[in-house]
Amino acid sequence: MHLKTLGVVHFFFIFAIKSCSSLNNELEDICDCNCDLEIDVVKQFGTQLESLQELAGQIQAENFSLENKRKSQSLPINCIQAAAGSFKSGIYTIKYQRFGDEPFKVWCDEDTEFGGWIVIQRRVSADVDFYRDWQQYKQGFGNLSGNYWIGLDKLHALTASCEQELYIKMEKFDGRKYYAKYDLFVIGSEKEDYVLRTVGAYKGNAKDYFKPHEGKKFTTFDRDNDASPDGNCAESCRGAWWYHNCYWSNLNGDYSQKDNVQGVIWNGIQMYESLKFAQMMIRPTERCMNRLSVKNCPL
Ligand SMILES: [Ca+2]
Repeated sequence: MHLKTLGVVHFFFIFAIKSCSSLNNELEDICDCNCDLEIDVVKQFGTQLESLQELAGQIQAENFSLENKRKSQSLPINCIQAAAGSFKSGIYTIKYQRFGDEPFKVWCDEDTEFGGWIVIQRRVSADVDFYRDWQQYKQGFGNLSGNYWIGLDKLHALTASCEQELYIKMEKFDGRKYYAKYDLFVIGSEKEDYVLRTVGAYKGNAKDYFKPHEGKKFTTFDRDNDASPDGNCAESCRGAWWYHNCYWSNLNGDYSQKDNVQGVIWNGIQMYESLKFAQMMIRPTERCMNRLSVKNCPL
């Protein structure tokens, strides 16, 4: 019911109650009237009024929920959409149906190869410790604008529903820059131990040192899924990665470790030389964007 109508009804009831009440007092003195009946009527009015007020509350709550749902549905689902109007790198809110109804913030990189990249991992300093357990790698940690890990659940949701490409930017302490780009990056579910299903074809100047990890499950110091029979690669390499026995690259290694096996390493650049900067990003492929444009693909 419309709120204005409710207001009128409310006014009428209050008026009726007051009128009857005062009439009741007057009549009590002079006659044995049928006020019991009138009081019953007023009580019924009161009960009905309470029901109407309750109904109005429910309608208001439903309207609020619908408005929130409408706002949420209009949110972008990737950085191509999110930064389409600004073309500026920064923090944006997106929503991914596969990751539930709750919108979440991401860093969109608009400075690399036409932009539209969601940053999934970044190393810039030793401020954030990346030697963490399974649960923290599952949920994500760090700061969106600094050292950051997006979380394996989000990574699975983002990569398993629509084709994504992967871009890895890296820089040595001497300032030389490198990149490795892969055209199809898919991470499995937690039931599959977030297996690196595929990375697709490589392009870049850092040498292909991620493809050998294809088919490997994720390993943390408290969850040994690697192929090393003698121990846990996450422990011996101070990181968390799709280890084999143990790695060709180790971008979640220990930033404070310089020039040893436990550092932030991409062996295609320099064997066991820790990097100054690393950033992993994903973006929908052209094929994914085509699919999104021809049908309302639920993501
Ligand atoms: Ca092992």
